[in-house]
Amino acid sequence: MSPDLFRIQPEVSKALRAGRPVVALESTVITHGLPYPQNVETALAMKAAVRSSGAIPATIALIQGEICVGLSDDQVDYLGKRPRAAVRKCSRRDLPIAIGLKQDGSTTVAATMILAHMLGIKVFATGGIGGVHRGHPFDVSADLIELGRTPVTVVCSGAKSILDLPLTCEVLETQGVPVLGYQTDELPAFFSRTSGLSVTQRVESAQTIANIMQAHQALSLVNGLLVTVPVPESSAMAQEVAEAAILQATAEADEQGIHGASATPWLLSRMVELTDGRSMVANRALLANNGRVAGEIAAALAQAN
Ligand code: PSU
Ligand code: MN
Repeated sequence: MSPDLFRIQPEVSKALRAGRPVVALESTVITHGLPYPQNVETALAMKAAVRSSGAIPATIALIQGEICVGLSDDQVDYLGKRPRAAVRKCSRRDLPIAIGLKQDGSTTVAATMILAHMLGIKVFATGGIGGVHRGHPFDVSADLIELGRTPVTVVCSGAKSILDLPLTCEVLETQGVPVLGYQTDELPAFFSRTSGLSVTQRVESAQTIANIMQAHQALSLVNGLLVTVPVPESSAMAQEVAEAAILQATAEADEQGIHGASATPWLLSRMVELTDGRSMVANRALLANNGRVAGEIAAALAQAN
């Protein structure tokens, strides 16, 4: 690993050296997931939630081509304020381009997993992973493939229900990715707590997840693990309400020919309009909650090692 690629905040590198718990956080949710200033507020709330569980947050993004690990509040604000077009949304394919061109870039789940793994960070919290797009079975997010080949535990609230959840589950199964339901039998559908789809295994505690991670490591399996946490009850949307807005938003996106990397950001903004902001309330609540749960998992794992 070429060390000059990275700029790692001292608190993060110290914690990693000492084997203390660290949680990686992605940055596409800041630059392309939520509008300003809610994006910055939520990113800071996520950092605080990780700390509340006794772990160190490490938000990852590229600033002028440098991989910054452990963004300061000022750096979060800088990225959160930049126009979307000025920050490259980086998945696996985009990382070398953004670095080579010295661009500002935000990292998706796939890119954050790659970088976290290079640094020895085992737990990563986000909102929702990418998946298979509805009506576009060949638009498969690189997140799913990355989960098949990079051993990091990703804590999320399922895949956004703007995606085809049954097909997404099929791809995860093919890729060998266990889907653990944190205190739930059902895969959460991001904005709502239920989807009607089963998880691979329900788990009750962070400790149990840490035990499964240790077994996974002992077997030298190279794939990732997915932990799915339902959005907190008080901020959840009813499945039918979320579904109605999703159907409308995805139909409009098709009419307007929106696809590829811009599909997810466009659909998320349209959802906010169609639900009078309720989708954003759910989005913010689940992000902070996932940071808290990820912190607990990282803490349980650090104790066990
Ligand atoms: N879910 C959200 N907001 C987001 C994303 C997902 O609620 O911003 C981002 C994540 O970074 C995820 C990416 O990794 O979208 C998936 O994009 P694509 O489908 O182009 O792979
Ligand atoms: Mn895609």
